[in-house]
Amino acid sequence: MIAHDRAKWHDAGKPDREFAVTPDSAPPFTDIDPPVAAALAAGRPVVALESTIITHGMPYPANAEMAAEVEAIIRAEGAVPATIAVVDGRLKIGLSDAGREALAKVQGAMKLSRADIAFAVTEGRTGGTTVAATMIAAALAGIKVFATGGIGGVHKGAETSFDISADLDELARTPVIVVSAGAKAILDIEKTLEVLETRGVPVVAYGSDVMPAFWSRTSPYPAPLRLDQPERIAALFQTRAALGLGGGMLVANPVPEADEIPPARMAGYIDAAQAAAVKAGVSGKKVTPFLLATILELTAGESLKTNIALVKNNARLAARIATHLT
Ligand code: PSU
Ligand code: MN
Repeated sequence: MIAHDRAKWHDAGKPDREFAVTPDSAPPFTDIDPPVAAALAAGRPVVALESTIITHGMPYPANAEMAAEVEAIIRAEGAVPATIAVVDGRLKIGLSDAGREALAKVQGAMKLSRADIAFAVTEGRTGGTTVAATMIAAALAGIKVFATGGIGGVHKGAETSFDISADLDELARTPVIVVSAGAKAILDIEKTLEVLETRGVPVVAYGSDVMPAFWSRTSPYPAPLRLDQPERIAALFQTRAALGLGGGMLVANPVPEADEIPPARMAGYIDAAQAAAVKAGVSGKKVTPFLLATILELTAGESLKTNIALVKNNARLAARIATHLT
């Protein structure tokens, strides 16, 4: 049943309800939250949200407050938020307030990407979904727009560590618009852009000629593409679908000026966090959470404030793009 639906996912130009799973056709381990199911059935805008940022990206209670505020912003824009996670083996497409709060407090949650989302379902585990896994679940449900903070990418030193996030491959294959503040500045932004170009992923900076760098509004790297209006981003997605191109798109939305940490100041913190990760021998899935937590300490919480501000900013833009897709 899923294999048969899969062929249809690539046809992102059709209205959601023609190919999306519904509460009746979804795999049996899926729970589509009723407001999300109603919005999808009626063709109203829905924005997916990831949950690794809740389980691994921020400490409690900042994570819970951020998650609630981001959902409220999406609702205020007239769209329906769908936070995605795996809870006790159930794939949740949309969480209740209580479910979201419980996830924010869970100890030892898994970090779920394409490689492990099915394991968590089969083994009845609980985990936050990364950008890659959230895109998979969003596409399964017929949700075309997804807001996050920053995507995973090519890590500094990848030429020896081979550490390249599965987020990049997912962007190449799954038809969802991912609204981010760029690649996290802990990554090698230049190599990340090279991989995205090779894999045919449009990278669109919103209202900027240069790539933003997560905590900072600018980086030394020119933006591959620039668009200034949410409706143009929606139109680009539809044209890609009409061309049968498949795959997703990355929108890079600079953090608001009032909340940014200038690149020169960030660079010192990033280098220190990077050195600490190498010294501690951190590898694999632990690298990103380790770097984020170390930078949070080094900036005495300032990086967290910026992280929350940029996620909210991305949620607003994602809701506006979703509105133009319906
Ligand atoms: N953005 C944040 N905090 C995070 C992440 C993104 O502000 O914790 C998560 C996202 O879920 C992203 C993941 O998909 O980090 C990338 O992890 P990795 O580099 O291991 O692929
Ligand atoms: Mn990695």
